[in-house]
Amino acid sequence: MIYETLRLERRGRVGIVTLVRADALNALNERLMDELTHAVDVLEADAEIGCLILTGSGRAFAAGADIKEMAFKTYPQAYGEDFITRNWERITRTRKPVIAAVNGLALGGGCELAMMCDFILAADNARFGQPEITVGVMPGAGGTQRLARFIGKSKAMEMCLSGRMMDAAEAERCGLVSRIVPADQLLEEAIRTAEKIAGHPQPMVMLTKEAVNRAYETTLSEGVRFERRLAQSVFAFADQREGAVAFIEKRAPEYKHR
Ligand code: DAK
Repeated sequence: MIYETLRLERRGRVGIVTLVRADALNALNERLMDELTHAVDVLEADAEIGCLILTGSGRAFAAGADIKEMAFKTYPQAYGEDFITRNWERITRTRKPVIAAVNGLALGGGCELAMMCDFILAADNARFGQPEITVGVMPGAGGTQRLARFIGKSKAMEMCLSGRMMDAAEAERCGLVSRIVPADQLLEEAIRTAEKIAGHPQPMVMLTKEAVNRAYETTLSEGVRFERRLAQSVFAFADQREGAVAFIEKRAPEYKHR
């Protein structure tokens, strides 16, 4: 596939997807979401890649679903083409970790896309919001559900009903983002973080991601039971033995990612 709306790069074991529809503040149109789905497929299938980064360019991570493309959509069209479900949710099924490196605006579908990633590193100029209501629609890519789970009902309700944006400091305070980084260092810091993750044994990274995500889908006791089974399974992997032996021999481990 020839990408028009994003750039796909590899830095060692890190795959970087940069949205480059900057003249439209990276508004998420059908083309972009098809390309993003394809790019994630490519990186997921690449055994040399251990962690993904999704970031924007220019003033935005993404300013939302493309309002111009959605303006005259009908319900039969939306239902028939399975709007959003068809090509927006690939990231939520990624087994490798995905870091959202949010520069500038993450609004509407842009905020929803960032929340589909595993964690958000925010530039100090980042702003988050669900302003759909101000353009006559409502969040439709998971915003009401993920925001409520991540930052709690009161703030989520206020954001979705008023359309107010929050800055990076507020987003960090309420747990929407893991850390704030100076804007000019965002990508380098995201790469450093991704390299660290990708350097850990790949099966352990994937099992850990699966276990944390389970916390959002089940009760505590079932989640702990699930974690226990996964944690017992680590003894099936060569990397478990290598990690322990390297520690005992006081040397750096040489993981095979299996
Ligand atoms: N869509 C299309 N184009 C956009 C856009 C968007 N969301 N956001 C910005 N642009 C375009 C602008 O039209 C402009 O293009 P030109 O006019 O130059 O051709 C260019 O990007 C630069 O934007 P501005 O000139 O407006 O820049 P400003 O700095 O003045 O303002 C802004 C920045 C972010 C405050 C403003 O652009 C803005 O308010 N943008 C819209 C933000 C927004 O409301 N986002 C939410 C979109 S709605 C559903 C599933 C999902 C959704 C809905 C339903 N179903 C399952 C049914 C999701 C909906 C959304 O995300």
